[in-house]
Amino acid sequence: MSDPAESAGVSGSVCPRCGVGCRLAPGADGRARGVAGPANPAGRLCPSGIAAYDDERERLSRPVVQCESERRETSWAAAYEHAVEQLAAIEATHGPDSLAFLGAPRCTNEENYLLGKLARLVGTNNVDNRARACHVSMARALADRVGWAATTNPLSDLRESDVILVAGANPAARQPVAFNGFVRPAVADGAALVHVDPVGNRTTRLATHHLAPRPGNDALVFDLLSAAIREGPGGVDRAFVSERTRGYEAFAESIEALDRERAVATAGVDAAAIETVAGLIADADRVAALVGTGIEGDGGAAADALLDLLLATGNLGRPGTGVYVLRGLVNEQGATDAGCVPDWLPGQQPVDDPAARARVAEEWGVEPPSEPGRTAGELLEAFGDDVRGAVVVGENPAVSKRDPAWLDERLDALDALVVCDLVESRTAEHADVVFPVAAGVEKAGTVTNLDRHVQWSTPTVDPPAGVRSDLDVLCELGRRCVDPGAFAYDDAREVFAELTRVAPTHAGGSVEKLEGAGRQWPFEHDGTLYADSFATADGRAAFGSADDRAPGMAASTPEQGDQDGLSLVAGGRAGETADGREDARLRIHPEDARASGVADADAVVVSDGRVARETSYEVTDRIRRGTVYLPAAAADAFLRRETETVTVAPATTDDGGDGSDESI
Ligand SMILES: Nc1nc2c(c(=O)[nH]1)N[C@H]1C(S)=C(S)[C@@H](COP(=O)(O)OP(=O)(O)OC[C@H]3O[C@@H](n4cnc5c(=O)[nH]c(N)nc54)[C@H](O)[C@@H]3O)O[C@H]1N2
Ligand SMILES: Nc1nc2c(c(=O)[nH]1)N[C@H]1C(S)=C(S)[C@@H](COP(=O)(O)OP(=O)(O)OC[C@H]3O[C@@H](n4cnc5c(=O)[nH]c(N)nc54)[C@H](O)[C@@H]3O)O[C@H]1N2
Ligand code: SF4
Ligand SMILES: [Mo]
Repeated sequence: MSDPAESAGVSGSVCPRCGVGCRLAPGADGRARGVAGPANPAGRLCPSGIAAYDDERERLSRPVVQCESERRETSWAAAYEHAVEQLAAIEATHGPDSLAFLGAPRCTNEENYLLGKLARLVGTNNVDNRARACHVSMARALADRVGWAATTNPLSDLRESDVILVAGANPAARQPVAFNGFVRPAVADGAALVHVDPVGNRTTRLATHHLAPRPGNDALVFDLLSAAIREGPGGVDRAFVSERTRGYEAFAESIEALDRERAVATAGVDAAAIETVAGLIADADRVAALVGTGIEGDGGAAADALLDLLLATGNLGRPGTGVYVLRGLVNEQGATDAGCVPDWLPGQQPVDDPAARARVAEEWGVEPPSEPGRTAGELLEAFGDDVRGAVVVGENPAVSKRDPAWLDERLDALDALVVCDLVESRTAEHADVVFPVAAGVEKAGTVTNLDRHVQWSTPTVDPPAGVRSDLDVLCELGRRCVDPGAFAYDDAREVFAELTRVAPTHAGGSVEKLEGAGRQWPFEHDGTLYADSFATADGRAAFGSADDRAPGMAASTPEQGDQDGLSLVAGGRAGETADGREDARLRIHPEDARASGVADADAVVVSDGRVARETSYEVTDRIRRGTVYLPAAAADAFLRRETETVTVAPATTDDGGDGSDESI
C-alpha cells in the first residue's frame, strides 16, 4: 500500500496506548522513541508509550472458524465465505436490525467510517463503540448546548489559562504527556490547579486546591461555585452572557433557589474552600476545565453544571478557556466523529437530519436508515433475543464491568459472531469467525486525539505474516455483503477522501494537508472552537438549570453515605494496577480506619455483605472521610454488582488471603 504522507515528510505512528496521540517510532533497543507531534511537541513519551511495541500476547496469524463443534484455522477465502453466509442468513430471516456492529475506538477513522457504512448499507443504525462507556455525558452535553461533542480548545491553549479545573480525572497518570507538556508548565507559570476528586491521586500532588466531594455530587459543587460567583462582584461575564448565550435568567433563578447550606452538607465539601475556589474563578480571566470518567456517574448533571459555570463566567471560545474531554482510547474521539454511533452519521450529523442524509446518499448511492439504532449496551442486552448476529471490530465487550458469566451467555446466545482482533481475546473465544488483523503501529490511516487533532499514522513495524488490516477486512465484507462498488477502495487515503466529502467536520481536509503536525477538525476553522459563535441553530450557547439537578440532593440525606458504610470509588483499568505504579491497595481515611478497627491490621477485608475481598491498604488523609478507593482490578467484583457502599474490617490471618473473591 502506498503511503502518501511519507512523501509529505510525516514519519512515525500515533501511539496506540491512549487518547493523547503522541507520535512515536521504534528506537534502537526495540522500545519506542518519541517523534515530535501536536500532542508531544518535544517528542516525549510516557512509560506506557515507550512500551508501545512490547506486546507479549500471542498474535493470531490465520483466520479461525467454528463449524459445529470444531474450531479450526482456515484460509481467508473460506473465512469470508463463512462469515458472509452466516450474516446474510440472519439478515434474510430476521431483517437488518437483527445485526449489531460494534467498533472501534482502537481502529482508524477510515475503519470506523467503513464499519458505519457497512452497517447502514446493510440497513441498520445498530452501530456503536465503546466510547459511550467512558465520556458520553460530557460529550453529549457539549453537543446539545454548544455544538460539537469534543474538546473545545487545543492542548497548547492551556499555557494561557489562569485556572485549570480538573474533575473526575487523573491526567498526571492517565494522560501523562499532555499533563506534563501543557498543564505542568501552566501551573509553573502561576496558574491555579483545582482538583475536584473524592480521592487524592497523582494529579492532586500538583494541585493548588483540592475539593473532595462525596462521590456523585459534582453537580452540586459546580452549582455552589456558580452561586458564590453570582454573589460577588464581576464574576459573571454579563457581556458574554447577553451576546453569546440564551437561558441565563432561568439558570440564575435556579441557582438563587439552591439551598446552599444543604448542598454543602450533601456534597460534603468545605464551604470556605468553595468560597476560595469561586474567588479564583471570578478573578481569573481564563478558566479551562479537564474532565475524566469520574464525573460520568450522575446521569449528566455534573457535565451540565460545569458548562453552566463556564458559560456564566465567559470561559468558552478563547484560548485558555474551554472544556477538555480526556478521551481514553487512541481513537475514541474519531470513532464518534466517523459515524460509529447509532444516532449520528459521519461528522456528528443526526441520522434523521435531511441535509446529512442527502450528503451521505450522494456518496453511498442509498439513504441510510433514519431511525436511530441501539446503543452498545442495549445491543448486548438483546443478544440472542432480537439481535442474532454481531460484527465486533477492535473492542472486547467480554471485558467489562458487567458480570463476565452474563456476557459469556449473551455472546453464546448469538447465531453468529464475527470478530476482528489481534489475539484470541475473551470475545474472540466465542466467535464463529475470527479475522486476524494488524495492530495500530502496523497500519496506515488517521486517528483523532483528545483535542481533535487528526493525524496520519504510518506503519512503523511489519504485521505478523498472514494478517490483514481491519480496513481490508471491512472492505471485503462490504463487497461481499452489500455492493462491490461501494467498497472498492485501494487504500486508507481513498476512504479518508470520502470521509472529507461526507463529514462537514472533515471538509477541506486531505492526507497531504495533515502533514507532520496533524490538523484539528473542523479543518476549515481549526484551533479554538466557538471564537465567534457556537455551533448551535441560533449560534448561542444554551444554559441549563440547577433545578434539573436537584433530585440527587433530595434523595440523599447529608450523612447517609457515612452511616450506611463507606462509599466505594474505583479508578484505573482492570488488568493493570491503578497507574502502572501503585499496587491494588485500598485507600482509607485515618478516621475511617480507626472506626473500622483496621489501624494495625496487616490486610483488610472489603465487603458489601455478599462479596468480600482481601487487600492490602494505605491510610491516607488525601481521601475524603467516608469514602474508600480501590483500583478497578480489585473493585470489579463490586462494580459489577453496582455496589455503592462497603464495609472494611481487619483480615483474619487464617482465611487464605489469596485476594480472590469469596462469597460470605
Ligand atoms: N472490568 C472493567 N471493565 C472495563 C474497565 C475497567 O476498568 N474495568 N474500563 C472500561 C474502559 S475505560 C474502557 S475504554 C473499556 C475498554 O474496552 P475494550 O477496548 O473493549 O477492551 P480491551 O480488551 O482493552 O481491548 C479491545 C480489543 O481490541 C484489540 N485491538 C487492539 N488494537 C486493535 C486494532 O487495531 N484492530 C482490532 N481489530 N483490534 C484491536 C485488543 O487485542 C483487544 O482484544 O473497558 C471498559 N471496561
Ligand atoms: N496508564 C494508563 N493510562 C490510561 C489507560 C490505561 O489503561 N492505562 N486507559 C485510558 C482510558 S481507556 C481511559 S477512559 C482514561 C481514564 O482516565 P481517568 O478518567 O482519569 O480515569 P481514572 O484514573 O479512573 O480517574 C477517575 C477519577 O475519578 C474519580 N472519581 C470517582 N468518582 C468521582 C466523582 O463522583 N466525582 C469526581 N469528581 N471524581 C470521581 C476517581 O477517584 C479517580 O481519581 O485513561 C486512559 N489512560
Ligand atoms: S501519553 Fe498516551 S499517547 Fe502519549 S505516550 Fe503515553 S500512552 Fe502514548
Ligand atoms: Mo476508557
